Amino acid sequence: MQPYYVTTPIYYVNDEPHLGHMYTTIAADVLARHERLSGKDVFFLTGTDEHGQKVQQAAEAREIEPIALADKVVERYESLWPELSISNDDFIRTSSERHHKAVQAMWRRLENAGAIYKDFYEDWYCVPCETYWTETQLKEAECWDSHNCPDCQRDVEKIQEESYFFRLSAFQDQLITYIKENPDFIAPESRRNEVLSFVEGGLRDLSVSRTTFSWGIPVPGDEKHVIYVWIDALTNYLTAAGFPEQENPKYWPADVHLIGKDILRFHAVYWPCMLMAAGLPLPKRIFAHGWWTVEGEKMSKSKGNALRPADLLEKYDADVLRYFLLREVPFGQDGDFSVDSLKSRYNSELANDVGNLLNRSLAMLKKYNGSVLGETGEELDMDRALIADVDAMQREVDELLNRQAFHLALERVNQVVKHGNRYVEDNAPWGLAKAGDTARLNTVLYHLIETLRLVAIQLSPFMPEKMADMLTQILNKDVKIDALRLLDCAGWGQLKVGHTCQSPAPVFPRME
Ligand code: ME8
Repeated sequence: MQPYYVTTPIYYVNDEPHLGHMYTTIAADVLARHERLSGKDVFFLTGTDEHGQKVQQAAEAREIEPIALADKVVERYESLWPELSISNDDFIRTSSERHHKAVQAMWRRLENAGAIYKDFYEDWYCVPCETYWTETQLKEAECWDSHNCPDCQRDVEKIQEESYFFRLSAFQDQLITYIKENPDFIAPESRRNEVLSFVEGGLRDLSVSRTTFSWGIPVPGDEKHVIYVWIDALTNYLTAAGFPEQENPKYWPADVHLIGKDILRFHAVYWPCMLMAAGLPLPKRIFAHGWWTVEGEKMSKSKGNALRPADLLEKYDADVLRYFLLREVPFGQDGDFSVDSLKSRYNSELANDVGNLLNRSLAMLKKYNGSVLGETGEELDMDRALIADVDAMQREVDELLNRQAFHLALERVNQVVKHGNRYVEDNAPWGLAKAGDTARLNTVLYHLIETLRLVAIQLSPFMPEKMADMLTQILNKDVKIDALRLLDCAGWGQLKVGHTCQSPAPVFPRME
Protein backbone atom coordinates (compact mmCIF):
# COMPACT_ATOMS: atom_id res chain seq x y z
CA MET A 1 0.00 0.00 0.00
CA GLN A 2 1.22 3.46 -0.86
CA PRO A 3 1.96 5.49 2.29
CA TYR A 4 0.42 8.93 2.80
CA TYR A 5 1.52 11.23 5.61
CA VAL A 6 -0.45 14.36 6.52
CA THR A 7 0.24 16.67 9.46
CA THR A 8 -1.26 19.64 11.29
CA PRO A 9 0.83 22.15 13.20
CA ILE A 10 1.39 21.13 16.79
CA TYR A 11 -0.56 23.59 18.89
CA TYR A 12 0.80 25.67 21.74
CA VAL A 13 -0.43 24.69 25.17
CA ASN A 14 -0.60 28.24 26.50
CA ASP A 15 -4.11 28.59 25.06
CA GLU A 16 -7.17 26.39 24.79
CA PRO A 17 -8.26 25.03 21.40
CA HIS A 18 -10.18 27.51 19.24
CA LEU A 19 -11.76 27.73 15.79
CA GLY A 20 -8.38 28.11 14.04
CA HIS A 21 -6.96 24.91 15.52
CA MET A 22 -10.17 23.10 14.71
CA TYR A 23 -10.03 24.30 11.08
CA THR A 24 -6.55 23.00 10.23
CA THR A 25 -7.22 19.72 11.99
CA ILE A 26 -10.52 19.15 10.18
CA ALA A 27 -8.86 19.88 6.83
CA ALA A 28 -6.12 17.36 7.60
CA ASP A 29 -8.73 14.85 8.70
CA VAL A 30 -10.62 15.13 5.41
CA LEU A 31 -7.42 14.45 3.48
CA ALA A 32 -6.57 11.51 5.73
CA ARG A 33 -10.05 10.01 5.33
CA HIS A 34 -10.09 10.60 1.59
CA GLU A 35 -6.73 8.89 1.15
CA ARG A 36 -7.75 5.95 3.34
CA LEU A 37 -10.92 5.61 1.27
CA SER A 38 -8.70 5.61 -1.83
CA GLY A 39 -6.74 2.71 -0.37
CA LYS A 40 -3.58 4.38 0.88
CA ASP A 41 -1.70 3.53 4.05
CA VAL A 42 -2.36 6.78 5.89
CA PHE A 43 -0.50 8.30 8.80
CA PHE A 44 -2.24 11.40 10.16
CA LEU A 45 -0.42 13.33 12.86
CA THR A 46 -1.43 16.12 15.18
CA GLY A 47 -0.21 17.11 18.63
CA THR A 48 1.01 19.83 20.96
CA ASP A 49 3.96 22.19 21.15
CA GLU A 50 4.81 22.39 24.83
CA HIS A 51 8.24 24.00 25.24
CA GLY A 52 9.50 27.57 25.11
CA GLN A 53 9.40 30.80 26.99
CA LYS A 54 5.78 31.53 26.09
CA VAL A 55 4.55 28.34 27.74
CA GLN A 56 6.90 28.80 30.70
CA GLN A 57 5.52 32.30 31.27
CA ALA A 58 1.90 31.16 30.94
CA ALA A 59 2.57 28.48 33.56
CA GLU A 60 4.28 30.98 35.87
CA ALA A 61 1.28 33.28 35.61
CA ARG A 62 -0.88 30.40 36.84
CA GLU A 63 1.71 29.42 39.44
CA ILE A 64 2.01 25.89 38.14
CA GLU A 65 4.80 23.91 36.48
CA PRO A 66 4.89 24.07 32.67
CA ILE A 67 4.29 20.34 32.42
CA ALA A 68 1.19 20.66 34.59
CA LEU A 69 -0.17 23.34 32.27
CA ALA A 70 0.68 21.20 29.26
CA ASP A 71 -1.04 18.13 30.72
CA LYS A 72 -4.19 20.14 31.31
CA VAL A 73 -4.38 21.64 27.83
CA VAL A 74 -3.43 18.37 26.13
CA GLU A 75 -6.43 16.79 27.78
CA ARG A 76 -8.62 19.43 26.16
CA TYR A 77 -7.23 18.61 22.73
CA GLU A 78 -7.37 14.87 23.21
CA SER A 79 -10.98 14.96 24.26
CA LEU A 80 -12.00 17.46 21.58
CA TRP A 81 -10.69 15.60 18.54
CA PRO A 82 -12.97 12.54 18.81
CA GLU A 83 -15.96 14.86 19.20
CA LEU A 84 -15.09 16.37 15.84
CA SER A 85 -14.53 12.89 14.33
CA ILE A 86 -10.82 13.57 13.93
CA SER A 87 -9.15 10.29 12.97
CA ASN A 88 -5.52 11.03 13.79
CA ASP A 89 -3.22 8.01 13.94
CA ASP A 90 -0.86 9.57 16.45
CA PHE A 91 -0.73 12.51 18.86
CA ILE A 92 2.72 13.91 19.48
CA ARG A 93 3.68 15.86 22.57
CA THR A 94 7.00 17.68 22.42
CA SER A 95 7.52 16.98 26.13
CA SER A 96 7.64 13.24 25.42
CA GLU A 97 10.76 11.11 25.71
CA ARG A 98 10.65 9.99 22.07
CA HIS A 99 10.62 13.61 20.93
CA HIS A 100 13.42 14.60 23.28
CA LYS A 101 15.57 11.91 21.67
CA ALA A 102 14.66 12.94 18.14
CA VAL A 103 15.42 16.64 18.72
CA GLN A 104 18.80 15.89 20.24
CA ALA A 105 19.57 13.51 17.36
CA MET A 106 18.57 16.22 14.90
CA TRP A 107 20.82 18.70 16.70
CA ARG A 108 23.80 16.33 16.52
CA ARG A 109 23.19 15.74 12.85
CA LEU A 110 23.21 19.48 12.18
CA GLU A 111 26.33 19.87 14.30
CA ASN A 112 28.13 16.99 12.57
CA ALA A 113 27.26 18.53 9.22
CA GLY A 114 28.97 21.75 10.34
CA ALA A 115 25.69 23.64 10.20
CA ILE A 116 25.80 24.83 13.83
CA TYR A 117 28.32 27.18 15.49
CA LYS A 118 28.54 29.19 18.73
CA ASP A 119 28.62 33.00 18.83
CA PHE A 120 27.10 35.99 20.56
CA TYR A 121 23.67 37.18 19.90
CA GLU A 122 22.24 40.64 20.19
CA ASP A 123 18.78 41.21 18.92
CA TRP A 124 15.17 41.95 19.63
CA TYR A 125 12.75 39.25 20.62
CA CYS A 126 8.98 39.10 20.72
CA VAL A 127 7.96 36.62 23.39
CA PRO A 128 4.32 36.09 22.31
CA CYS A 129 5.35 35.42 18.68
CA GLU A 130 8.59 33.56 19.57
CA THR A 131 10.21 35.67 16.85
CA TYR A 132 13.50 37.53 16.63
CA TRP A 133 13.79 40.88 14.90
CA THR A 134 16.87 42.72 13.73
CA GLU A 135 17.26 46.44 14.10
CA THR A 136 16.84 46.77 10.33
CA GLN A 137 13.62 44.79 10.31
CA LEU A 138 12.18 46.89 13.12
CA LYS A 139 13.14 50.07 11.28
CA GLU A 140 11.63 48.85 8.02
CA ALA A 141 8.39 48.09 9.82
CA GLU A 142 8.49 51.51 11.53
CA CYS A 143 8.65 49.77 14.89
CA TRP A 144 12.12 50.89 15.90
CA ASP A 145 11.19 54.01 17.89
CA SER A 146 8.41 52.31 19.79
CA HIS A 147 10.25 48.96 20.05
CA ASN A 148 7.27 46.88 19.28
CA CYS A 149 6.75 43.72 17.28
CA PRO A 150 5.85 44.29 13.61
CA ASP A 151 3.50 41.28 13.75
CA CYS A 152 1.58 41.65 17.01
CA GLN A 153 2.50 45.24 18.02
CA ARG A 154 3.48 44.18 21.53
CA ASP A 155 6.82 45.16 23.09
CA VAL A 156 10.00 43.45 21.92
CA GLU A 157 12.83 42.72 24.38
CA LYS A 158 16.51 43.32 23.81
CA ILE A 159 18.48 40.10 24.00
CA GLN A 160 22.23 39.63 24.29
CA GLU A 161 23.52 36.20 25.06
CA GLU A 162 25.81 33.43 24.04
CA SER A 163 24.00 31.37 21.48
CA TYR A 164 24.35 28.61 18.95
CA PHE A 165 23.57 29.54 15.38
CA PHE A 166 22.26 27.54 12.46
CA ARG A 167 23.87 28.40 9.11
CA LEU A 168 20.61 29.26 7.42
CA SER A 169 22.40 31.62 5.03
CA ALA A 170 24.41 28.73 3.60
CA PHE A 171 21.23 27.14 2.22
CA GLN A 172 19.77 30.17 0.52
CA ASP A 173 20.72 29.22 -3.06
CA GLN A 174 19.85 25.57 -2.61
CA LEU A 175 16.40 26.51 -1.27
CA ILE A 176 15.71 28.95 -4.11
CA THR A 177 16.63 26.29 -6.66
CA TYR A 178 14.47 23.74 -4.87
CA ILE A 179 11.41 25.99 -4.76
CA LYS A 180 11.82 26.86 -8.43
CA GLU A 181 12.26 23.26 -9.49
CA ASN A 182 9.30 22.04 -7.42
CA PRO A 183 6.34 24.25 -8.27
CA ASP A 184 4.00 22.22 -6.00
CA PHE A 185 6.23 22.46 -2.94
CA ILE A 186 4.60 25.56 -1.44
CA ALA A 187 0.93 26.35 -1.95
CA PRO A 188 -1.07 28.37 -2.69
CA GLU A 189 0.96 30.12 -5.36
CA SER A 190 0.77 33.53 -3.71
CA ARG A 191 2.47 32.05 -0.63
CA ARG A 192 5.09 30.40 -2.78
CA ASN A 193 5.95 33.75 -4.35
CA GLU A 194 6.03 35.36 -0.92
CA VAL A 195 8.52 32.78 0.35
CA LEU A 196 10.62 33.01 -2.77
CA SER A 197 11.01 36.77 -2.50
CA PHE A 198 11.75 36.49 1.22
CA VAL A 199 14.54 33.99 0.54
CA GLU A 200 15.86 35.96 -2.41
CA GLY A 201 16.03 38.98 -0.08
CA GLY A 202 18.78 37.17 1.83
CA LEU A 203 18.81 34.72 4.74
CA ARG A 204 20.57 35.45 8.03
CA ASP A 205 21.91 32.71 10.24
CA LEU A 206 19.42 31.75 12.89
CA SER A 207 19.99 31.80 16.61
CA VAL A 208 18.93 28.36 17.79
CA SER A 209 19.62 28.20 21.50
CA ARG A 210 18.72 30.15 24.63
CA THR A 211 20.22 30.41 28.08
CA THR A 212 17.59 32.72 29.59
CA PHE A 213 15.00 30.11 30.45
CA SER A 214 14.95 26.39 31.04
CA TRP A 215 11.68 24.91 29.74
CA GLY A 216 12.89 23.05 26.70
CA ILE A 217 15.27 20.41 25.41
CA PRO A 218 18.93 20.96 26.39
CA VAL A 219 21.65 21.23 23.77
CA PRO A 220 23.51 17.92 23.88
CA GLY A 221 26.84 18.44 25.61
CA ASP A 222 26.09 22.04 26.66
CA GLU A 223 23.18 21.74 29.02
CA LYS A 224 22.84 25.39 30.00
CA HIS A 225 21.54 26.03 26.48
CA VAL A 226 17.97 25.16 25.59
CA ILE A 227 17.21 24.35 21.93
CA TYR A 228 15.16 27.07 20.17
CA VAL A 229 11.50 26.15 20.30
CA TRP A 230 11.02 26.13 16.51
CA ILE A 231 13.85 23.63 15.94
CA ASP A 232 12.23 21.56 18.65
CA ALA A 233 8.70 21.95 17.26
CA LEU A 234 9.43 21.32 13.57
CA THR A 235 11.26 18.11 14.37
CA ASN A 236 7.97 16.64 15.65
CA TYR A 237 7.07 15.62 12.11
CA LEU A 238 10.12 13.36 12.05
CA THR A 239 9.78 12.06 15.60
CA ALA A 240 6.35 10.64 14.91
CA ALA A 241 7.54 9.07 11.67
CA GLY A 242 10.13 7.06 13.61
CA PHE A 243 13.25 9.23 13.53
CA PRO A 244 16.00 8.65 14.64
CA GLU A 245 15.51 4.89 15.28
CA GLN A 246 14.50 4.29 11.66
CA GLU A 247 17.01 5.37 9.07
CA ASN A 248 14.36 5.55 6.32
CA PRO A 249 11.03 6.03 8.08
CA LYS A 250 8.18 4.58 6.03
CA TYR A 251 6.09 7.74 6.18
CA TRP A 252 8.87 10.25 5.58
CA PRO A 253 8.88 12.54 3.62
CA ALA A 254 5.44 13.82 4.55
CA ASP A 255 2.99 14.22 1.68
CA VAL A 256 1.63 17.46 3.06
CA HIS A 257 2.10 19.76 6.03
CA LEU A 258 -1.07 21.81 6.54
CA ILE A 259 -0.40 25.06 8.35
CA GLY A 260 -1.86 28.53 8.82
CA LYS A 261 -0.28 31.42 6.95
CA ASP A 262 1.13 32.71 10.25
CA ILE A 263 3.77 30.01 10.38
CA LEU A 264 4.73 29.82 6.74
CA ARG A 265 8.30 31.10 7.12
CA PHE A 266 9.13 28.49 9.75
CA HIS A 267 7.82 25.66 7.58
CA ALA A 268 8.86 26.82 4.14
CA VAL A 269 12.26 28.34 4.99
CA TYR A 270 13.72 27.09 8.28
CA TRP A 271 12.41 23.53 8.08
CA PRO A 272 13.58 22.73 4.52
CA CYS A 273 17.01 24.23 5.27
CA MET A 274 17.30 22.16 8.46
CA LEU A 275 16.42 19.04 6.51
CA MET A 276 18.89 19.85 3.74
CA ALA A 277 21.62 20.37 6.34
CA ALA A 278 20.71 17.09 8.02
CA GLY A 279 20.72 15.26 4.70
CA LEU A 280 17.05 14.29 4.97
CA PRO A 281 14.34 14.46 2.29
CA LEU A 282 12.05 17.50 2.22
CA PRO A 283 8.27 17.29 2.71
CA LYS A 284 6.48 17.05 -0.63
CA ARG A 285 4.14 19.93 0.00
CA ILE A 286 3.42 22.72 2.43
CA PHE A 287 -0.02 24.29 2.22
CA ALA A 288 -0.65 27.53 4.12
CA HIS A 289 -4.33 28.28 4.60
CA GLY A 290 -5.89 31.64 5.45
CA TRP A 291 -7.12 33.21 8.61
CA TRP A 292 -10.63 33.15 10.07
CA THR A 293 -12.27 36.16 11.59
CA VAL A 294 -15.47 35.84 13.62
CA GLU A 295 -18.49 37.94 12.67
CA GLY A 296 -16.08 40.33 10.95
CA GLU A 297 -13.61 40.64 13.83
CA LYS A 298 -10.15 39.26 14.40
CA MET A 299 -10.22 36.57 17.10
CA SER A 300 -8.09 37.49 20.04
CA LYS A 301 -7.48 36.32 23.56
CA SER A 302 -7.65 39.87 24.88
CA LYS A 303 -11.03 40.54 23.22
CA GLY A 304 -12.24 37.20 24.48
CA ASN A 305 -14.04 36.56 21.18
CA ALA A 306 -12.18 33.39 20.21
CA LEU A 307 -14.71 30.79 19.11
CA ARG A 308 -14.37 27.67 21.24
CA PRO A 309 -15.10 24.33 19.58
CA ALA A 310 -16.93 23.08 22.67
CA ASP A 311 -19.40 25.98 22.45
CA LEU A 312 -19.94 25.40 18.74
CA LEU A 313 -20.56 21.71 19.31
CA GLU A 314 -23.34 22.53 21.71
CA LYS A 315 -25.21 24.22 18.87
CA TYR A 316 -24.16 22.42 15.72
CA ASP A 317 -23.33 18.88 14.65
CA ALA A 318 -19.63 18.24 14.16
CA ASP A 319 -20.29 17.29 10.54
CA VAL A 320 -22.11 20.53 9.84
CA LEU A 321 -19.16 22.51 11.19
CA ARG A 322 -16.73 20.38 9.18
CA TYR A 323 -18.74 20.98 6.01
CA PHE A 324 -19.18 24.69 6.56
CA LEU A 325 -15.52 25.43 7.34
CA LEU A 326 -14.27 23.71 4.22
CA ARG A 327 -17.07 24.83 1.91
CA GLU A 328 -17.39 28.48 2.88
CA VAL A 329 -13.86 29.66 2.12
CA PRO A 330 -11.45 28.59 -0.61
CA PHE A 331 -8.62 26.88 1.24
CA GLY A 332 -5.74 29.34 1.25
CA GLN A 333 -7.89 32.45 1.53
CA ASP A 334 -9.07 34.34 4.60
CA GLY A 335 -12.68 33.97 5.64
CA ASP A 336 -15.29 35.03 8.12
CA PHE A 337 -17.26 32.76 10.40
CA SER A 338 -20.79 33.98 10.90
CA VAL A 339 -23.86 32.19 12.17
CA ASP A 340 -25.91 33.61 9.29
CA SER A 341 -23.66 32.21 6.60
CA LEU A 342 -23.47 28.86 8.37
CA LYS A 343 -27.25 28.62 8.47
CA SER A 344 -27.80 29.73 4.94
CA ARG A 345 -25.20 27.37 3.52
CA TYR A 346 -26.60 24.51 5.57
CA ASN A 347 -30.17 25.16 4.53
CA SER A 348 -29.45 25.62 0.84
CA GLU A 349 -26.82 22.97 0.19
CA LEU A 350 -27.38 20.31 2.85
CA ALA A 351 -31.06 20.55 3.77
CA ASN A 352 -32.50 21.64 0.40
CA ASP A 353 -30.17 19.81 -1.96
CA VAL A 354 -28.61 16.67 -0.44
CA GLY A 355 -31.22 16.10 2.27
CA ASN A 356 -34.09 16.69 -0.08
CA LEU A 357 -32.75 14.38 -2.78
CA LEU A 358 -32.27 11.58 -0.27
CA ASN A 359 -35.60 12.13 1.34
CA ARG A 360 -37.71 12.35 -1.80
CA SER A 361 -35.95 9.42 -3.47
CA LEU A 362 -36.39 7.07 -0.52
CA ALA A 363 -39.94 8.33 0.04
CA MET A 364 -40.91 7.61 -3.59
CA LEU A 365 -39.25 4.22 -3.49
CA LYS A 366 -41.27 3.40 -0.41
CA LYS A 367 -44.52 4.75 -1.78
CA TYR A 368 -44.30 3.19 -5.22
CA ASN A 369 -42.51 -0.08 -4.51
CA GLY A 370 -42.42 -0.78 -0.77
CA SER A 371 -38.77 0.46 -0.58
CA VAL A 372 -37.62 -2.30 -2.96
CA LEU A 373 -35.54 -1.62 -6.08
CA GLY A 374 -37.64 -3.08 -8.86
CA GLU A 375 -36.75 -4.56 -12.27
CA THR A 376 -35.39 -1.73 -14.44
CA GLY A 377 -36.09 -1.04 -18.13
CA GLU A 378 -34.17 0.44 -21.03
CA GLU A 379 -31.45 3.01 -20.19
CA LEU A 380 -32.02 6.40 -21.83
CA ASP A 381 -29.60 9.22 -22.66
CA MET A 382 -30.60 11.14 -19.56
CA ASP A 383 -29.75 8.12 -17.40
CA ARG A 384 -26.38 7.74 -19.08
CA ALA A 385 -25.71 11.45 -18.57
CA LEU A 386 -26.33 11.09 -14.84
CA ILE A 387 -23.99 8.09 -14.61
CA ALA A 388 -21.31 9.95 -16.55
CA ASP A 389 -21.62 12.92 -14.23
CA VAL A 390 -21.24 10.67 -11.17
CA ASP A 391 -18.15 9.02 -12.69
CA ALA A 392 -16.57 12.36 -13.52
CA MET A 393 -17.31 13.63 -10.02
CA GLN A 394 -15.42 10.73 -8.45
CA ARG A 395 -12.33 11.46 -10.57
CA GLU A 396 -12.50 15.20 -10.12
CA VAL A 397 -12.98 15.13 -6.35
CA ASP A 398 -9.78 13.14 -6.10
CA GLU A 399 -7.89 15.60 -8.31
CA LEU A 400 -9.24 18.55 -6.37
CA LEU A 401 -8.36 17.09 -2.99
CA ASN A 402 -4.87 16.27 -4.23
CA ARG A 403 -4.40 20.01 -4.42
CA GLN A 404 -6.35 20.78 -1.23
CA ALA A 405 -9.19 22.51 -3.10
CA PHE A 406 -11.79 21.41 -0.54
CA HIS A 407 -14.44 23.95 -1.50
CA LEU A 408 -14.28 22.96 -5.18
CA ALA A 409 -14.48 19.27 -4.32
CA LEU A 410 -17.66 19.95 -2.34
CA GLU A 411 -19.01 22.13 -5.11
CA ARG A 412 -18.40 19.30 -7.59
CA VAL A 413 -20.40 16.85 -5.46
CA ASN A 414 -23.13 19.46 -5.10
CA GLN A 415 -23.37 19.69 -8.88
CA VAL A 416 -24.23 16.00 -9.01
CA VAL A 417 -26.82 16.49 -6.28
CA LYS A 418 -28.41 19.31 -8.28
CA HIS A 419 -28.29 17.10 -11.34
CA GLY A 420 -30.12 14.42 -9.34
CA ASN A 421 -32.82 16.85 -8.26
CA ARG A 422 -33.25 18.01 -11.86
CA TYR A 423 -33.46 14.39 -12.96
CA VAL A 424 -36.37 13.91 -10.55
CA GLU A 425 -38.19 16.90 -12.04
CA ASP A 426 -37.44 15.85 -15.62
CA ASN A 427 -38.70 12.32 -15.07
CA ALA A 428 -41.58 13.13 -12.74
CA PRO A 429 -41.79 9.66 -11.14
CA TRP A 430 -45.27 10.52 -9.80
CA GLY A 431 -46.48 10.78 -13.43
CA LEU A 432 -44.84 7.47 -14.34
CA ALA A 433 -46.55 5.83 -11.38
CA LYS A 434 -49.88 7.24 -12.43
CA ALA A 435 -49.39 6.05 -16.00
CA GLY A 436 -48.40 2.61 -14.75
CA ASP A 437 -44.98 2.77 -16.49
CA THR A 438 -43.31 0.52 -13.90
CA ALA A 439 -40.15 -0.24 -15.90
CA ARG A 440 -39.34 3.45 -16.37
CA LEU A 441 -40.31 4.28 -12.79
CA ASN A 442 -37.98 1.57 -11.47
CA THR A 443 -35.18 2.77 -13.72
CA VAL A 444 -35.48 6.34 -12.51
CA LEU A 445 -35.60 5.33 -8.84
CA TYR A 446 -32.64 3.01 -9.30
CA HIS A 447 -30.53 5.78 -10.84
CA LEU A 448 -31.44 8.13 -8.04
CA ILE A 449 -30.58 5.76 -5.22
CA GLU A 450 -27.34 4.65 -6.85
CA THR A 451 -26.35 8.30 -7.37
CA LEU A 452 -27.07 9.01 -3.71
CA ARG A 453 -24.96 6.06 -2.61
CA LEU A 454 -21.96 7.32 -4.58
CA VAL A 455 -22.51 10.91 -3.45
CA ALA A 456 -22.53 9.75 0.18
CA ILE A 457 -19.26 7.88 -0.31
CA GLN A 458 -17.57 10.96 -1.77
CA LEU A 459 -18.91 13.14 1.04
CA SER A 460 -17.96 10.68 3.77
CA PRO A 461 -14.47 12.16 4.42
CA PHE A 462 -16.17 15.51 5.06
CA MET A 463 -19.16 14.31 7.08
CA PRO A 464 -18.42 10.80 8.37
CA GLU A 465 -21.36 10.55 10.79
CA LYS A 466 -24.01 12.02 8.52
CA MET A 467 -22.86 9.93 5.59
CA ALA A 468 -22.85 6.76 7.69
CA ASP A 469 -26.48 7.60 8.47
CA MET A 470 -27.28 8.23 4.80
CA LEU A 471 -25.58 5.04 3.64
CA THR A 472 -27.33 3.03 6.33
CA GLN A 473 -30.69 4.18 4.96
CA ILE A 474 -29.67 3.27 1.43
CA LEU A 475 -27.91 -0.03 2.13
CA ASN A 476 -30.22 -1.05 4.95
CA LYS A 477 -27.37 -2.18 7.19
CA ASP A 478 -24.93 -0.62 9.61
CA VAL A 479 -22.13 1.04 7.73
CA LYS A 480 -18.61 1.26 9.13
CA ILE A 481 -17.54 4.44 7.40
CA ASP A 482 -13.85 4.05 8.32
CA ALA A 483 -13.70 0.66 6.66
CA LEU A 484 -15.02 1.81 3.25
CA ARG A 485 -12.60 1.43 0.34
CA LEU A 486 -13.31 2.80 -3.12
CA LEU A 487 -12.01 -0.35 -4.72
CA ASP A 488 -14.95 -2.24 -3.21
CA CYS A 489 -17.72 0.33 -3.39
CA ALA A 490 -17.13 3.01 -6.03
CA GLY A 491 -18.40 1.26 -9.14
CA TRP A 492 -21.80 2.18 -10.59
CA GLY A 493 -24.34 -0.60 -10.33
CA GLN A 494 -23.51 -2.25 -7.05
CA LEU A 495 -27.06 -1.99 -5.76
CA LYS A 496 -28.97 -4.99 -7.02
CA VAL A 497 -32.56 -5.29 -8.18
CA GLY A 498 -34.55 -6.67 -5.27
CA HIS A 499 -32.55 -4.73 -2.67
CA THR A 500 -34.68 -3.13 0.04
CA CYS A 501 -33.79 0.36 1.31
CA GLN A 502 -34.93 1.84 4.61
CA SER A 503 -37.69 4.39 5.00
CA PRO A 504 -36.32 7.93 4.84
CA ALA A 505 -35.32 9.62 8.10
CA PRO A 506 -34.15 13.23 7.87
CA VAL A 507 -30.34 13.55 7.83
CA PHE A 508 -30.29 17.33 7.39
CA PRO A 509 -33.41 18.84 8.96
CA ARG A 510 -33.83 22.55 8.15
CA MET A 511 -32.26 25.02 10.59
CA GLU A 512 -34.42 27.92 11.68
O1 ME8 B 1 1.90 28.34 15.86
N1 ME8 B 1 -7.65 31.11 11.49
O2 ME8 B 1 0.84 27.02 17.43
P1 ME8 B 1 -0.56 27.77 17.61
C1 ME8 B 1 -7.21 29.96 10.96
N2 ME8 B 1 3.08 25.81 17.97
N3 ME8 B 1 -6.29 29.17 11.57
C2 ME8 B 1 -5.80 29.57 12.74
C3 ME8 B 1 -6.23 30.76 13.36
C4 ME8 B 1 -7.21 31.56 12.67
N4 ME8 B 1 -7.69 32.69 13.15
N5 ME8 B 1 -5.56 30.87 14.52
C5 ME8 B 1 -4.76 29.78 14.62
C6 ME8 B 1 1.89 27.43 16.65
N6 ME8 B 1 -4.92 28.98 13.56
C7 ME8 B 1 3.11 26.53 16.76
C8 ME8 B 1 3.18 25.62 15.55
S1 ME8 B 1 4.26 23.63 14.13
C9 ME8 B 1 5.72 22.82 14.07
C10 ME8 B 1 4.35 24.69 15.52
C11 ME8 B 1 -4.28 27.67 13.35
O3 ME8 B 1 -1.24 27.09 18.74
C12 ME8 B 1 -3.35 27.63 12.15
O4 ME8 B 1 -3.17 26.30 11.74
O5 ME8 B 1 -0.38 29.22 17.66
C13 ME8 B 1 -2.06 28.11 12.75
O6 ME8 B 1 -0.96 27.78 11.95
C14 ME8 B 1 -2.07 27.37 14.07
O7 ME8 B 1 -3.45 27.40 14.47
C15 ME8 B 1 -1.19 28.03 15.12
O8 ME8 B 1 -1.35 27.36 16.31
